[in-house]
Amino acid sequence: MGIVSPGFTGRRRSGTELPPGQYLTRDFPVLSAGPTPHIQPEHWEFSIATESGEVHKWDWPAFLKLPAEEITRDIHCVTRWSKLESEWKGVSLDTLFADVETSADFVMAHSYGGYTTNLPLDDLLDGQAWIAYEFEGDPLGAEHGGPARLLVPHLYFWKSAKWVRGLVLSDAEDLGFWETAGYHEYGDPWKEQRYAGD
Ligand SMILES: Nc1nc2c(c(=O)[nH]1)N[C@H]1C(S)=C(S)[C@@H](COP(=O)(O)O)O[C@H]1N2
Ligand SMILES: [Mo]
Repeated sequence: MGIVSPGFTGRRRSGTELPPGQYLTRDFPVLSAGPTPHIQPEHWEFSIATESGEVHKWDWPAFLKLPAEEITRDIHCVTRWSKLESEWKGVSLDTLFADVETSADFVMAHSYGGYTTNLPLDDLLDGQAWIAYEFEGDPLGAEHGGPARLLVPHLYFWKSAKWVRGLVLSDAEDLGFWETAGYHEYGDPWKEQRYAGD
């Protein structure tokens, strides 16, 4: 893994500026491509599968025992709304990857309900991504991806898979749900990478 992630242009201070073409919203729109799955925490499981087939799994009690972080970040939806300084609690992907041995470059995030989205592994590490389970002090509501969702705030928000159930590592890049439908494979809001070819 490289030291500098593609598109990672440094830590911008949260809450000070909007990426090009975005407008500010104070509410929290719900964007879901299908029905909202209602996953009871006792039935929830999260896994990381490596390119060699090794699987690391956490059930809800094991997940809650991991060290959690409070996260304040701006989020940017490709439909042009941005929300500044949204507050989350979650487990860093660095924590979840601590015992995962991999040399893969790519990740497919899989959600309950079938949604998928692809990301470079480098974009999930080094304090850039979390599995979030609280929003503004409350348990994350089902419409926003509860019990837990991926949170990757430096990329367009479609990369932050709601109802996430696992990450699959791979040496080759595959495309997820929106990426297959013509959205950008990477999705950097500061470079306005909305659609394939942007
Ligand atoms: N599983 C799943 N995750 C998803 C989506 C979805 O349809 N299904 N929509 C994505 C899109 S396009 C956006 S903008 C955000 C919206 O999150 P919100 O509904 O909490 O605002 O979730 C992303 N994650
Ligand atoms: Mo979106």
